[in-house]
Amino acid sequence: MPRLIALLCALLPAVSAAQNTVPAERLAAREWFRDAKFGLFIHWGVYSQLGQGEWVMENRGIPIDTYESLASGFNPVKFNAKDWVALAKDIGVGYITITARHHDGFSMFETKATPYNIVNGTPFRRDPLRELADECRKQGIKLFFYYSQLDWHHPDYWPRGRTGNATGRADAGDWTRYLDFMDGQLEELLTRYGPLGGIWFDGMWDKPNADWRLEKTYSLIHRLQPSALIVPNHHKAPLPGEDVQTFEQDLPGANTAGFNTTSIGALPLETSLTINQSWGFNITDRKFKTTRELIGYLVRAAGNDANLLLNVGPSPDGTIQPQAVERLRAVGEWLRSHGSSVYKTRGGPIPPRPWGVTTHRGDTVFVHVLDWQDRLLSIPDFGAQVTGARMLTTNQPVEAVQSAGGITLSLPPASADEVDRIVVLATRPRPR
Ligand code: FHN
Repeated sequence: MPRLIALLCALLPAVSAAQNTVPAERLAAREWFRDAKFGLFIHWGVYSQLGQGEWVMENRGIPIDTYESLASGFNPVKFNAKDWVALAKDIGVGYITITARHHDGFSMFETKATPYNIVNGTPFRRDPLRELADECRKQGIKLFFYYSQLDWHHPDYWPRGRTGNATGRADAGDWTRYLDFMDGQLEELLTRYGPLGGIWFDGMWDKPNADWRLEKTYSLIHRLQPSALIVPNHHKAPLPGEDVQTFEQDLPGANTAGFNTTSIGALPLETSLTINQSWGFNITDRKFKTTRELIGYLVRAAGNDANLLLNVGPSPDGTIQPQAVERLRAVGEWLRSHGSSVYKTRGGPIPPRPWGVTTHRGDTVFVHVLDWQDRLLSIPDFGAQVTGARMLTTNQPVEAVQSAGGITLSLPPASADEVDRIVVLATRPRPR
């Protein structure tokens, strides 16, 4: 008996090490994610009909029975998955992340778990996620499903959290049944739509101290699709089993939004951003960011070693607003000529600065000058020898004077329409 106990004790560390080991296919998926740099976020649901964003149910205190009538009117006949994915392809994103279910609890996919879904509960009767999954596969884009853990509709979302308290639900429910419901839906999403990029979770912040049974849910996902990434928008430092650290409306480590953590871990990073000021379709929100701002954000995200997940909120008819399309296409156009300084790069070697950021691929360093009016720019020494310097798009040589204190670049003058003056530095390790 003592020998058996000794044997078990000897085996235990190996078992727990195996549980913590990330399999090769998921590590490869994380590297793919890091390389992709740009994703398209889509918030679309029955709420889009009211044109007041995806929080309209909560913000206007709409009770469930009234809100449910939105489903019977939802018929986005102009939705065309081929067009959406072609747009994504044209603008140079590597992935799409779309709301499969938002906080209003309405499933934008066919599910056996509830009739409150787009196929069984609307005159549309089509499954847009299936159509998107098929098109993404054809056009070589990865698909992630956004899945809200918070639910303003389900009777078993109990005890309730910070939100969803004015929906007319009984003050009772079975939390375990709710968790089983979610796992059941996730199983459907992971088994019926082909290989996914991953699941993008949101809403745990509604009940930060609840037992979300994460280990079970995360194991389910990784068992069903070993290379699917788990991207949790819980606004905290990453937990075991998660693959990406995502930040909302903020670059990694910043917290202007007021709910992001400022601690940055070792996982791949992402930052999600609205193209105007709303996630879901908002008819009165005309505060679209300029193309210059969007490109600047994409570049600053890359310089922070993060992907940009840029959001659009399609209209209730299934089309994407022209103001959004125009800006997305302009970003895509810019990427066609400047993308080599963004895609497959990593942030640094110089930490982000007010004037701009740096990215690098191997020994090639890209200096992104975003906000600097002068001809001379001094950057700190980063431990390598600069062997050549040129402008990215023109190949024009750039004088780079290296001294003990750093490197001074003589930049060509900035033209008014140039968002990012990019200097390409060839470097080699400094001889010892
Ligand atoms: O409440 C949601 C919001 O509607 C939207 O989905 C964003 C996207 O990052 N996340 C939540 C807030 O953290």
